[in-house]
Amino acid sequence: PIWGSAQRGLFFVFEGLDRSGKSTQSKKLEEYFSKAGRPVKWTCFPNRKTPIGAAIDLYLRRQLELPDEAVHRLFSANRWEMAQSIVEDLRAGTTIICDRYAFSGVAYSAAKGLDFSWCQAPDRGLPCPDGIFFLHIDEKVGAARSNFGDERYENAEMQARVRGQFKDPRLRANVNWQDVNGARDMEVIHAEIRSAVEAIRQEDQVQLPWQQCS
Ligand code: FDM
Ligand code: MG
Repeated sequence: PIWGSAQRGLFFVFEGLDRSGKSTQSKKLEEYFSKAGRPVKWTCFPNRKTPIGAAIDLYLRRQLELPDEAVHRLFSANRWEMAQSIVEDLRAGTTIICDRYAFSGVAYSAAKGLDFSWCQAPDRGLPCPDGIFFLHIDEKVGAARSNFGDERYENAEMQARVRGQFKDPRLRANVNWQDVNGARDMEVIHAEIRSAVEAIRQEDQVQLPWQQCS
């Protein structure tokens, strides 16, 4: 096939509200791949280590004020500055597991009142994930887990608005969106995600190059 003898890596994204278990589950999936001897890299957005990420970090820690539109574009630019290296890793056969991506970008900014499709526009053309695992937690579970810090967005009102935006079908359109009940035991959730990952691995589409997000 297009990839010669080597299969390309897969691109998996974890999405959800704060405290939904994204970090736990994404790291468990990374461990699953590395224990099996499959090349894998874990990453997250925002990537606070780049120059654009440093500005985002200041914004989230309330040390920098920016208009909502400007910070939305910075979050997107933070993905674009990593896009090339993601594609190179996928081509080299490395699976990428990512904690948040463009879906958080849209949900959080739309929750602040920005137009939904305006929010989607700057991410068009980014590498499209092979699977997006959306960890659902209802309000009660969220409240029980919440031990919010003082970063921007870490408050109940914002979380409720983001929860509403994540329900918008425009986020799920044209992507492999997998809803996961995040209120269960972490090993049960991990087992479900693992079998979804193996099913995606069997699909023919994985023989194709990475797709661009539309
Ligand atoms: N966030 C994250 C956004 O507002 N837009 C984005 O594009 C991304 C990737 O940043 F409140 C928000 C979501 C969260 C905050 O993320 C920091 P972490 O995962 O809590 O570090
Ligand atoms: Mg957070």
